[in-house]
Amino acid sequence: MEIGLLGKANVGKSTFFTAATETPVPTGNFPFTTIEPNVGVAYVKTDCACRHFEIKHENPLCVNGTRFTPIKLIDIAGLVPDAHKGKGLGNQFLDDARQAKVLIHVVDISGSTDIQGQPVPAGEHDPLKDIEFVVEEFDQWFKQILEREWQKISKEIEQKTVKLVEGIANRFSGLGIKDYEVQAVLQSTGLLTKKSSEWDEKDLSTFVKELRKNTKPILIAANKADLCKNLEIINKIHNEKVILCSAETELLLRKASKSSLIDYVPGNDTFSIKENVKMSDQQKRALDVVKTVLSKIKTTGIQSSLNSAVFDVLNSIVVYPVEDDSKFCNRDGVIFPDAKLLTAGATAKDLAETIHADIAKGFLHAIDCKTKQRIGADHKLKNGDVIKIVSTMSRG
Ligand SMILES: Nc1nc2c(ncn2[C@@H]2O[C@H](COP(=O)(O)OP(=O)(O)O)[C@@H](O)[C@H]2O)c(=O)[nH]1
Ligand SMILES: [Mg+2]
Repeated sequence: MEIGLLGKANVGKSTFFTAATETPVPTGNFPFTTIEPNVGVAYVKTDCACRHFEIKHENPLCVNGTRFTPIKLIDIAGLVPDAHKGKGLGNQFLDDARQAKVLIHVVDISGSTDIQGQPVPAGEHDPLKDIEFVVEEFDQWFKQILEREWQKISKEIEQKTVKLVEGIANRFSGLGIKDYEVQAVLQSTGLLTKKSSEWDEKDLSTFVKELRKNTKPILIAANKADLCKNLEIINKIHNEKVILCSAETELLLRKASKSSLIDYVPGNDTFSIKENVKMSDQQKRALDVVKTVLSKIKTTGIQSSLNSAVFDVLNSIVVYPVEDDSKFCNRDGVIFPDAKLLTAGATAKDLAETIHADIAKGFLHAIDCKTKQRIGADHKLKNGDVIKIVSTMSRG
C-alpha cells in the first residue's frame, strides 16, 4: 500500500512526511524506516484484534489495543502549474506517483503561499485554485500518455492485434493500472462500443478524467489550518474528501513524545505532560500553542488523513492472519503477529497470497477465528477478521 503526498512547494508536504514517519510511540523497538529520503513508513491506526478477544499481548505495533499498520508514504517533488508542459521539474513528479494507490494533496488552506509556492500574507491566495490546478495537471498527464499513442492503438485494434481495453491498459501499465480498471471506465463512460478511430478530443478527455479519478484518487489535506482565519473555506471544496491538518503541530507532538516529555498517541485529540519532567519555557509555550491548535481543529489531521485515504477512499480492510486459531499466534507464539491491509472484496485466497504464493497454491480452506467457522477460498473477508489459513504447503 503506497500513498503519495502531492502539492505545490511550501505547503507542508515534507513536514507532513516527517511527522507521519516519525516513530509514533516512544517504546523501544518500534520499526522505523526511511527507505529513501522521500520514501518512508507511516501507519494507519485501528483497533487491534486483541480488543475483540480481550487478550493482552506484547506487540510493538499494538499500543493498549490500538494497532498501527505500516504503509509506504512518498513525499513527491513539488508541482507547479503547467508541469505537463515541462514547467518546474516537469513530469518528474509523476514518476513518484506511479505506484501510489491514492494521493494526499497537501494544500495550504490558510492561503499564505502563492501558486508558485512563494510566501504571501495569510488569506491572499485562494487555495481552491491549487486544488483545481493539481487535478488539471494529473488529468493532462494521463491525457498525454494516451494521446501520443492513440494512432498506434487505433492501428493495432484495426489490425486486430489487440482489443481496445488491452491497447489502452498497456499504455497505463507503468502506473499500476489494470485491464479491469480500464474496462470499468470504458463501460461507465459509454466508450466501450465506440470505435477507437471515431473517438474525438472530448472522448479522450472524458475517459482520462474518469480513469484518473478511479485509479489515482485524491484526498485533500487542508494544511496550515492553524494559520487559517476562516475555516469555512473548506465547505467550498466539492468532489473530494477534505481533512483539516496542522502538520507542524503533529511534528511537534511526535518529537515531544519521542523525547518522553509527553504521552501522545497519533491521531488523539489530547496529550498529557509526563510527571516530573523538566521543560524549558520555550517548550511549555510550544505545548500551549499545540493546545490552542487542537481546540481549533480537534486533531492535527495527519493520522485522519492517512486513515481516510486507506479506509474511506480505498475502502481497505485490516485482516489478521494467525497460524493457531485458539491462541491467535504464529508458530513462534507471537499473538496477532501481522495485520494485513487488503482491498475491499479480498477473499481468503487473496489473504493466503499475501502471506506466501505456496500457501495460496496449497490452499485447502480457512477458519474465521471469531465465528470458528470454516470458510472457502472465495469467501470475502471483513474488516477486523482473524483468519487461519489451512494449506497443504507451508511458506518457503
Ligand atoms: N503554521 C504552519 N506551518 C507549517 C505547517 N506545515 C508546514 N509548515 C511550514 O511551511 C513551510 C514549508 O514546509 P515544507 O514541509 O518544507 O513544505 P513542502 O515544500 O511542501 O515540502 C515550513 O516553514 C514549515 O514549517 C503547518 O501545519 N502550520
Ligand atoms: Mg518538501
